[in-house]
Amino acid sequence: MTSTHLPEHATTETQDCDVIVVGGGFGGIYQLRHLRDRGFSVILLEASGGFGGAWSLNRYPGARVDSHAPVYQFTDEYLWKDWNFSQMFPDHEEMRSYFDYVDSKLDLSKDSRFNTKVVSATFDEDERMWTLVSQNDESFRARFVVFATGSTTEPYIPNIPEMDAYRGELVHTARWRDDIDMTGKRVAIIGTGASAVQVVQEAGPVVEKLTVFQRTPNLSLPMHQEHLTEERQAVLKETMPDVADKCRETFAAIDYEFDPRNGVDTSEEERLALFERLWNQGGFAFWLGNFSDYLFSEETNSMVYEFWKSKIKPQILDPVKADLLVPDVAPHPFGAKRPALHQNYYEVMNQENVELVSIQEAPITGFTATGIRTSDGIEHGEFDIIVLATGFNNNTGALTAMEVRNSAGVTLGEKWRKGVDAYLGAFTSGFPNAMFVYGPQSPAAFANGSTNAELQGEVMVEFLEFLRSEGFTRFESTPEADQAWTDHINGTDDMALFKHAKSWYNGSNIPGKKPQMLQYLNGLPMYLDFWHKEKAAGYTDGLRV
Ligand code: N01
Repeated sequence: MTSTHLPEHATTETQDCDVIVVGGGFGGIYQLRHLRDRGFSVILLEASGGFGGAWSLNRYPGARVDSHAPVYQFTDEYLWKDWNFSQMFPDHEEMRSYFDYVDSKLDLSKDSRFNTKVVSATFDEDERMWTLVSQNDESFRARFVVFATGSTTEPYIPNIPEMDAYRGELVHTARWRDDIDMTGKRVAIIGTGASAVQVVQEAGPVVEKLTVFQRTPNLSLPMHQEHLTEERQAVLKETMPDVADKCRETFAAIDYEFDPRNGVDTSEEERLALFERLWNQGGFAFWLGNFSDYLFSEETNSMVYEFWKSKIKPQILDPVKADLLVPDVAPHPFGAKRPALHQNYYEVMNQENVELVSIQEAPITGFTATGIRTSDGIEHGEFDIIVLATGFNNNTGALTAMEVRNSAGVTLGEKWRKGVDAYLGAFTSGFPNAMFVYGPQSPAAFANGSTNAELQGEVMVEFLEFLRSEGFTRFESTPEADQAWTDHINGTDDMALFKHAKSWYNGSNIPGKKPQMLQYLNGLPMYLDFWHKEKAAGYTDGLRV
């Protein structure tokens, strides 16, 4: 039996096309551009007011990229040759300017609808068509849907009692408003992830008082920000073709690789030489260029942590703060949670107007009219502004927040409640004609976003072209392929150290979400090999067309 299950509020007038792309970040833009170039009719639906994905949503003070600029852009010359970033790690405003530039070069807006948040997507098995309905009750129909909804899209707001009682300004980092001004205010920040580190750096110098509520210290790395002069930009342009080529080959789609050696097999002198070089290189080099075994070997990992500790602890003046920010024993294996990149985080933490409250032993138990209560009975405050830097329901949040429903009436959220199974991180059985870019179980977290959008994007576009050329109107992954993919990921995860950290990598940052590794851990080249195998089999290996 099939049924359309169309929501009652949907308009009867629909706009039909070959492919609907949901989301206007790197992933969605790639799909729109390249599917359109190949003659597909495409509409891109974007919830926010512009292109940029995470950069359209994250407007909090200090929000900036943590991949270095040469790699964090589309790699084709048509786009990079006329664009220059002013900083090695650009901020959110510059990223939005970049996306405006990309739009002006590619004329993306004409096929895009902004402020069009998709609330439901329903598959009609008889017609083999998806109908998507927006918050504004507009409906759109297409044979195929590509969900490019990103990983850091759906903010996580913890269920803290009496939140409503608080009378000041309460804001999540990803929902920042331009009219919020921290100058001269008493500000509290809950969380110490990458978002918090960036807000702290901006808030510290301007607030009257800053109180940071830390549950787990961030094992943050030095960014080594660099202002890019015209001369420097010219040098970077010269190297861009090589950088672009390199990004297409490496494990994490960046312009360097993990060190091929195992830390356990090296001498102390060799180890320190590598650590020191990576530390001075800055950015994610210390995380993604470190010894090959450090995310698997506790021994190597603890040597990495000891080095990190030796660099950061001396920077913190107050011994109590130092012990909280840099514990003697690692709070989790280094790199098992994504480190932030800091500029002056620890200097700000040294300021006398900055208080660090550890909520590890005494968690937050509720809000008061003016502040925050912890389980030791202390009422912290008064605060004018409380910032929730509490992260996101990553990987699956944006997908399950929509009502993505198949013809049996089952939603994606219902299917994945017991666990995610997404073949190639792009398909899931029971949901035909739908694909995910940066989906759960894809290399999203361990691959540079922009290049990943291109590399995953290419194989997806190629697949849709194949379907068209063969006259196929339906595809779906098999349950066996979904399961085998999950087993493949779990097999690597079993050997790795990620399970010793509660993080968005494995969904354990969200109460009630089934903990499981949601990232592909074997790198982009191996990931793409699976796609090539699928293609060689005429897309009949784990797929049915
Ligand atoms: O979120 P997070 P984020 N009570 O999940 C704490 C990307 N990003 O927005 O660690 C108290 O990392 C939680 O504590 P704990 C980047 O990929 C990139 O900072 O679970 N605290 C943690 O400290 C990043 O990894 C940039 O113990 C609570 C924090 O909130 C990802 O987005 C910038 C709590 C959440 O940290 C997410 O980063 C920003 C509670 N009930 C983000 N619940 C760039 O630079 C949660 N916490 C590109």
